[in-house]
Amino acid sequence: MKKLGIWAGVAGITLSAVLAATGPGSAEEGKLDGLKKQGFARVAIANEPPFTAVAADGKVSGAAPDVAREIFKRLGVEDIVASISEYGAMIPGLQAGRFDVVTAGLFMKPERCAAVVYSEPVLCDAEAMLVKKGNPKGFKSYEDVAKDDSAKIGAPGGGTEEKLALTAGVPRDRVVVVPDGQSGVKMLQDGRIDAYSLPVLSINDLVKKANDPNLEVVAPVMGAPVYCDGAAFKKGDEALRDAFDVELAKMKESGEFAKIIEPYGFSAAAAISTSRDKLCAAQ
Ligand code: 6CS
Repeated sequence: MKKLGIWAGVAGITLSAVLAATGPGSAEEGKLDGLKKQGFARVAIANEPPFTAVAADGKVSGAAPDVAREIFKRLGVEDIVASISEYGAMIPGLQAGRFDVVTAGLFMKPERCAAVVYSEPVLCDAEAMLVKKGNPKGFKSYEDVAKDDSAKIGAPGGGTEEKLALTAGVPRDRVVVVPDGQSGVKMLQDGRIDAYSLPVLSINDLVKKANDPNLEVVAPVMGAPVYCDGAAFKKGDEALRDAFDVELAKMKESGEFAKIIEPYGFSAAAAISTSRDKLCAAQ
C-alpha cells in the first residue's frame, strides 16, 4: 500500500485550485494523457472503511481506491492522490474539476447515472442500521423509522441512506446528517439518534472498532436494494472511463479484481453478475 498524498487544509485547497485550473486533459490532449503527464489521478473518497480508508499517516486504502490505484497504474498513471469529501459533494466536485474521478463507493442510481459517467460495477453491498442492543424500537425498515414520530435516524449527507429514509417518509427534521462513522456511533450511544444507517460492511467495520456490547446491527434493511458503485467520471471523460473499464474487465476475468476486494469483505461475483446499464436503469 503506497503512501499517498492527502490534501487537507489550505495547502490542499491551493493545490486543488491550481490543478483544477490547469488540470490534465486540456483541449488538445486526452484526459488520460494529461493524467499520465501529471503523474497521478485526483480521486474523491469518503474515508468509510472498508470502501475507503485514510490512516493516521495519510495512507489511503479501502477497496475502491485499491482497485482504482491498480487500474490507473496499468493505464500508465503512476499514483492516485485522494481528497476526502462528503457524498453529497462528490458529484459537484467532480463536475467542478476538483477531482478526476470518484472512487468512494458512490452507489449507481438513475439520478447519479444521469450526472456522471460510471465505470462498470466495482463494490456491491446491502444497507444496514446500527441500533441499541435489543433493537428497542423494532426497526426493520426505513418505513418503521418513519412510523415512529419520536425516532431519529442518522445518515451521510447526500448519501443513499439519507435518500432512502426521506423517500420512506421520515420527515427531514428526523433525518440527521452524520459527517463520519465515529460521529454516528457516538450520536447513537448518546441517544441523539435511534439508528445510524450505512451499508452493511461499513456498519460492521464500525461495530468491530466500537467494541460496545450495547450496539446491535439490523441487516439487511428490509425493502432497501443491494447497491453497487462504480468509479464515477466527469461527463466528457468517456474515453478515460472506457480505458478504465477495459482494465477492470481484464482484472475481473483474471481473478485479480477478486484478490483486491474480497479481503475487504466484498463479493467479486456480485459486481461481475450485474452491469452499469442494469444498475442505472433500476428504479
Ligand atoms: O453511495 C452512497 O450514497 C453511499 N455509499 C457508501 C459507500 N456509503 C454511504 C453512502 O450513503
